[in-house]
Amino acid sequence: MPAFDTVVRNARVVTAADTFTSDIGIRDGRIVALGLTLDAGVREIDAAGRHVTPGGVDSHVHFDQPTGDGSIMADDFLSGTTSAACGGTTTVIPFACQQRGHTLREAIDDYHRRAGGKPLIDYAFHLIITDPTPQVLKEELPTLIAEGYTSFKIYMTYDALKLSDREMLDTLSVARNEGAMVMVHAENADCIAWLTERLLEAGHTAPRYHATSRPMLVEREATHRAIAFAELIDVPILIVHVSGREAVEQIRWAQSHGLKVYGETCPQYLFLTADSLGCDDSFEGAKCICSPPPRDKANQQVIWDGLENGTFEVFSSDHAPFRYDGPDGKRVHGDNVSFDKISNGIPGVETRMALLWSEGVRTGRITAQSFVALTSTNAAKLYGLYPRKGSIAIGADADLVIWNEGGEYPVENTRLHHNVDYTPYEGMRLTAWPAITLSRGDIVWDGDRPCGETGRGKFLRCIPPDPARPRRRKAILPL
Ligand code: DUC
Ligand code: ZN
Ligand code: ZN
Repeated sequence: MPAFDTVVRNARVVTAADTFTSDIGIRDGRIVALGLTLDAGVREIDAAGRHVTPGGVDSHVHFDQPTGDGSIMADDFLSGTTSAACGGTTTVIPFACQQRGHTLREAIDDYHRRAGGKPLIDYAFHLIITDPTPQVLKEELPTLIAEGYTSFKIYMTYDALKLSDREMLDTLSVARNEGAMVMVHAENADCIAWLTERLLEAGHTAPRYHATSRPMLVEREATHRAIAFAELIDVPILIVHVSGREAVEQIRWAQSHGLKVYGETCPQYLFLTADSLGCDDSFEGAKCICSPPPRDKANQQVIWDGLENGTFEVFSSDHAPFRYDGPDGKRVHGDNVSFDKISNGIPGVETRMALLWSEGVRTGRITAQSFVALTSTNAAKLYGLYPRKGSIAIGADADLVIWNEGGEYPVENTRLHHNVDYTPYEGMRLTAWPAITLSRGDIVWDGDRPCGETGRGKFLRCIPPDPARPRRRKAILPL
């Protein structure tokens, strides 16, 4: 009887700390042995000459999330997780969004129903808190954190989602006491509303004015305010989807003052610019509308620098899938509507890993170890999934990516598995793509097609993450 269910032979194993050659022995979905001459497995996979990394943990995706404006996300838990798996991601964390006037429990129950029987890979939930009533803050949130929902996002913009400064303070305070990780969407709502009004009055309605309505100052101010609030409460926070220099400077300032402020960035800030939203008034630019908007080449470099120098902990996709054609996505309010009425978000769950391996590691901009930290290990740690997820180590889930490298892998939407009718990265010629993705030892992408049973993905309860622990150094308040 073979000792292992699967052995991956002669892998060039990469972790966040090391690169070494090893066989990987897998039994019952877990890594049970690492060594140079492991016994036979029922299945043998030859990985000689190939890098093998932990499966990606994409800690910022939106699947089948109710939107409130009639638009429908193109990806549900089946197409979204299938697309993820084909791009080397083995764990996703989408968002259960509280509707105002409703409880968090309703959001969680609804989201479990939406996921039910669909995911191909493992998944956890973040919460989005939009209505922090006393009941939510005192009872629901602590209970849900104890049940394994240990992270939540709060918004500083969007009328239907944003919290006031006072509500932010209340919510941060609960996170501190209960040990949850807070993700902050940092953009100043009133500045955006004011600028939008001026632009529309002047007849500047095309998609490209989305970027004009949300300049970096708007992101900088909100990032600064969120950091100040976190300092006041003495709670770690994570600023999501950071787009460029001004927010990066705020985060670095906080980090250099010893605050636990983490940063996330996304592919759109490395590979798109404001020009991707159009240089004329064509509606095509709607495809790249996301918030914050992509900036310019110089800011792309700042983001690369931040990935290299440790400013950023995570590189997530912020996959927010809206179709370009049809009535449910970007055009939910009609054809050629003004920029403020176009659904916000772009797809990217399948391309995230290959973009960063190809353009980051293979070009020498970042190390292979940094790639693993940014795409997998750090997210697992920040959101309470480590060491089960995020590493190649004995006892960890056998979530692995075996890489194809050196050939040419053009990004073409027709080859992707999401349900969106475009990719912002169409035509890019990458030099790497996952050859095989393993989720708990099962092949879910064989280099040609997705495999594995629909619904095999497991829901993951998260533990209170270590990086969410307060510093408890300097009490501004006697909390
Ligand atoms: N924020 C997100 O995190 N995703 C999509 C749109 C947005 O504003
Ligand atoms: Zn956001
Ligand atoms: Zn998002």
